[in-house]
Amino acid sequence: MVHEIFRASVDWRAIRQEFPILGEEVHGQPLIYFDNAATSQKPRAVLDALRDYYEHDNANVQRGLHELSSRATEAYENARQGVADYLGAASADEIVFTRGTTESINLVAQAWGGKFIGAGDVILLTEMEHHSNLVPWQLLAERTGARLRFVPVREDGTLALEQLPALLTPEVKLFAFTHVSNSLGTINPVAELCRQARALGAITLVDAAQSAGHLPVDVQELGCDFLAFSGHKMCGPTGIGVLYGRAEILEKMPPWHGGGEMIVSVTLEKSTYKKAPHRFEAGTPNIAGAIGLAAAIEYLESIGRAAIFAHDSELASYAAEQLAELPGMRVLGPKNERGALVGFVMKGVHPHDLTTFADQQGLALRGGHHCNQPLMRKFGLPGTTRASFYFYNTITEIDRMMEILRAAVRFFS
Ligand code: 7TS
Repeated sequence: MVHEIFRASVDWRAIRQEFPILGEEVHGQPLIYFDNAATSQKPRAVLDALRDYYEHDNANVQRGLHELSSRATEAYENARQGVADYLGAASADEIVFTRGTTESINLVAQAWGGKFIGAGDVILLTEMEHHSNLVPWQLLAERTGARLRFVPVREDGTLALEQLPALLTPEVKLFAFTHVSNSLGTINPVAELCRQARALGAITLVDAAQSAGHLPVDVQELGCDFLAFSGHKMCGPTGIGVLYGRAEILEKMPPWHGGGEMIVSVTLEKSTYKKAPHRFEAGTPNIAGAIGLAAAIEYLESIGRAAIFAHDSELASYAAEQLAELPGMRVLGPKNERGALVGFVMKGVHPHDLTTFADQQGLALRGGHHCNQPLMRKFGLPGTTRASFYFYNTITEIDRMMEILRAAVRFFS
């Protein structure tokens, strides 16, 4: 079953060749990069798009009436359209460029939350949120007197959805949750959660940091109001991300950052603002980043997100099965469907020590709390070690990881 992926029509071996960094050696060993949930590697198509932009079109957008500025503006706005198409958004006006998931969520918490959240309102989250989908809501709650409420996580890493009717009450103004958990690999039933929230009139925000580059994500099919993701986790550059917001909601939101690009007119006393999305993009944006993200999207689409998902979940299930066979190993997350990662704990070995041991063999894992401190506390763990995959990873690399981890079992015992 695992090897089915190699019979699929995609030439995964050729795809791997398109990532120059995968030829690196680390401590004299060929690099095995299993830290994709933190950030992905970049294909030549993206590196070339960045270089091409700076070599041929670089200028500021929406300001100068000269040829290069027109080209840069066109490329930047085409990138916005590319993102809209990728997400199945109704219009490019629903796409705000940000620095990444974290900034997208902070934008909603400040601009939307500042206007629409008040004392006594409830913001519903889950216990599996990354700190970036928790701390901005804590700050908003402190400012407004709103309360936070959490959907619990079960022992198997899934959400305790039977508790949703008691939690999703009319005081809930916003339900924000992750699509795929970055520690557990859980894939949440986004469409169903959005449907239930909408039935009560609550706004939904989906943290798609771990899903946008891994599985088909269509905002209209999901029925969400906001969706946030980062370019760097899906083959794009760092420093660029997206906030999708439904047009009628974005239009009602005040600006959050003030400055150039976002205004219509300014007097010394007062300003008027552009429509969304430009109202939310003060200052010179990350033009090259947006262009790089558009190139990444084109690249991912040329492979197909369904194929990427099939490939990555095969790797993750194979890894989870292999890991479970090691003595003293606890594997976190759901047994069945999981995203492209697996978190685990080796008895008696701190995740940092295990990760350092792996690094000496050229294997990049991640050890720690993964910005999920409340979740780690819930599971009674200081942290986990995590292997996270992408479509350029192989079964052979997982077999090598297992050899290294078997050596670690011997070393630490
Ligand atoms: N939400 C989730 C679910 C994430 O996994 C991350 C980053 C973020 C939000 C924040 O994304 P950023 O691009 O704004 O930083 N997750 C991880 C991780 O698991 N290891 O390093 C970063």
